[in-house]
Amino acid sequence: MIEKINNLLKRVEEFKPNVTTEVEEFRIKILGKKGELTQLMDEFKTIAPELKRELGQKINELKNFTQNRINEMKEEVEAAKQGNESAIDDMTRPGSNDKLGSRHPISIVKNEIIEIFARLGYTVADGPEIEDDWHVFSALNFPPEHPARDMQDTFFVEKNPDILLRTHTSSIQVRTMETQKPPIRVICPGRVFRNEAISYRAHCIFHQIEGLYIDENVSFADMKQSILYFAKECFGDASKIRLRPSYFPFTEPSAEVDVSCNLCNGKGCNVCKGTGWLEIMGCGMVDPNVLEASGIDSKKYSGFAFGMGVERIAMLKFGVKDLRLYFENDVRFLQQFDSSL
Ligand code: 2NM
Repeated sequence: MIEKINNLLKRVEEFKPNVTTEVEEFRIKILGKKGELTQLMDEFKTIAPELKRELGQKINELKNFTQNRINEMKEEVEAAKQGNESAIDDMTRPGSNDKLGSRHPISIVKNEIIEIFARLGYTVADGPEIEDDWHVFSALNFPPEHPARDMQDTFFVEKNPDILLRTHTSSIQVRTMETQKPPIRVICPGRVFRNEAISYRAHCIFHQIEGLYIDENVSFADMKQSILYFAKECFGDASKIRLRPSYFPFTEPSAEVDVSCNLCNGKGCNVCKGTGWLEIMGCGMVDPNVLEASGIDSKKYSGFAFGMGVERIAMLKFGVKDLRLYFENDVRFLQQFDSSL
């Protein structure tokens, strides 16, 4: 008897109907008045009492399973029929209400920055993430012993000191200067890699946007005005900027740019740490050595460059306090950002 039960169970499990009538026929064959399972239940009444407990349980399970399976089969056959016919049947049926995803905040801010500089005539340039020493360091006036070349700061590929992950997107700008003639106006967004301990304010992978403008008679005043335009577009029309002297190997003179804190209007709050100012980027006049290294005549041309971290700008714009949130991809975080950009 146990064998009969198991056989029947197997057949119910393996039965694959194509149309509703097949399911109904199957139901009658198994569960109908003269059905196989009905007969098994009759037979059950005649077996020895000591076997009843175990077999009774098995038969009950089989009966429940068969009934559930038959209901499921009916639904499956119906669903398959609908799926095949509905598209042809009813062209006016509303589409399914799929929810759209939202854009990542880093992409939103990156696109916004690109748009602002596009209005000033900049075009976007791209380049490789795996670079060589020349395009990341040497062409940018880094001396051979500069600490940025250290293993501590830079990821090298397969212990080859000439092949590395770019630590800034200036390498794209070197490639642009090598292949294009001035006037050059490019904006270079991309991922960069630095061998840094991860914390709320640092990550070993982050996003940079750098800009480069080269032509005859490009001045420091041109740079200041372009950056002021950017600050107003990005942080609001009331924004002011200030430049503090700084140092980069690739620019001379160099400066850090602060924007007035738009939370306290410069009065000082916890975001700007009481100073009224927020650091947003670095900039400077491209060092003549850098122009010459890429084959641009530094007597005829001058230019300015600037660079900013997209995570930092996005933190300031959205009030995000921990940079790691950008890399965790928790939907509860990501859903909070508008995806229109
Ligand atoms: C910065 C700050 C200042 C920069 C310079 C160049 C190049 F290739 F033209 F030399 N690209 N980017 C630059 C200048 C980047 O980032 C903080």
